[in-house]
Amino acid sequence: MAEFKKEIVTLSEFIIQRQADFNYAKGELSRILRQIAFAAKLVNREVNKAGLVDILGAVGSTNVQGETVQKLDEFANTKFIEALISGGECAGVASEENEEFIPINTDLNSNAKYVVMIDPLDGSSNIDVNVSIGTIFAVYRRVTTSGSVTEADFLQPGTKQVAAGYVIYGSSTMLVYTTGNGLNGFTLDPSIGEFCLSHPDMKTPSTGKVYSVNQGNFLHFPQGIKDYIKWCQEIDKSTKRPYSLRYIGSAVADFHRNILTGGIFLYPATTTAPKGKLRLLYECNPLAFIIEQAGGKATTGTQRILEVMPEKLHQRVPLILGSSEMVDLAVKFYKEHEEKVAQV
Ligand code: AHM
Ligand code: MG
Repeated sequence: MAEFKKEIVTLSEFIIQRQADFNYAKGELSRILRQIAFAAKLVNREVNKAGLVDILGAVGSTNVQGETVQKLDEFANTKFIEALISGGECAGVASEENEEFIPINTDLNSNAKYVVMIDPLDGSSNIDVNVSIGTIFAVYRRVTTSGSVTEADFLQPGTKQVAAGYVIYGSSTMLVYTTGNGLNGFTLDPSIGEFCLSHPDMKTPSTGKVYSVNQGNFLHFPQGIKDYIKWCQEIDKSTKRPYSLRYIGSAVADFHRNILTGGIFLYPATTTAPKGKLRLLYECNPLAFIIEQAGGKATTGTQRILEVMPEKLHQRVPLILGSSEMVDLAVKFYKEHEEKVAQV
């Protein structure tokens, strides 16, 4: 008889296979991941037809960051929150789109042990121009033991993440996630509507030839970061410089490319934004957990991102992340200058 071997592994199958990897393997975390994947498919559908239907354009309201909210952001925010509520395993959600965290107090969720932090649609300035955008999420075990969640459940350092991932809505749509046992990527096959394992056990090269930074802000950067960028631009055959500058302005897209090819992403503090731009809870922590799982590093310049103790939900931090050798060198440049200044 001919041998029958199924070659495609869907995300749902993979999650079930890997359930034993989870410390709290009662299927709760698996259900959260499946709910997120389901909402991602809904968002993907809307993103794909964004140019066709009247779902684009500013709604007119502004979000908590003072930015104009676009319709697709609201759609994504609603779909992810609805999916997490209906899954029954999530006790609360904090979203970049909402000023306050949202406690989930339904009968279904009364024993829920997890909270989720989400940036439902990151890179929103790219929606209108058909450039890749993404979703970023992080899952934590709640620290309070009963009743409604409190802010303490959300203000946990990134080291406490039990899962994190992102979805990139690009030339293909991918979901990449980790539960702390390596990093795996799944590509959406639109013909069957399933995320299929396409990038098992992802690892990022220890160095690369790409640096990603908003160079328009150069004059506002700390001197050590300027020095590192200048170094990236120098001609040196042995280190394959000058490096290429690649900057999409969608963190997920820049991050995803750099994971695959090797590279460094920087969103440093600037004179106009002394804490940087990116949010610790919704962007930096999940991306830091993911890059570490791929063998890379993430730092503020002075501290490992995952060890920053959050003080507020929408806190921003400077971010340097990517291939380990590149991050180490950028930090060296940064610290050298800071130390010089401190000695003066
Ligand atoms: P958003 O959460 O409002 O979409 O902003 C985050 C985005 C990131 O995806 C990206 O890396 C960064 O903002 C780009 O900012 P800038 O345009 O200042 O370079
Ligand atoms: Mg964002």
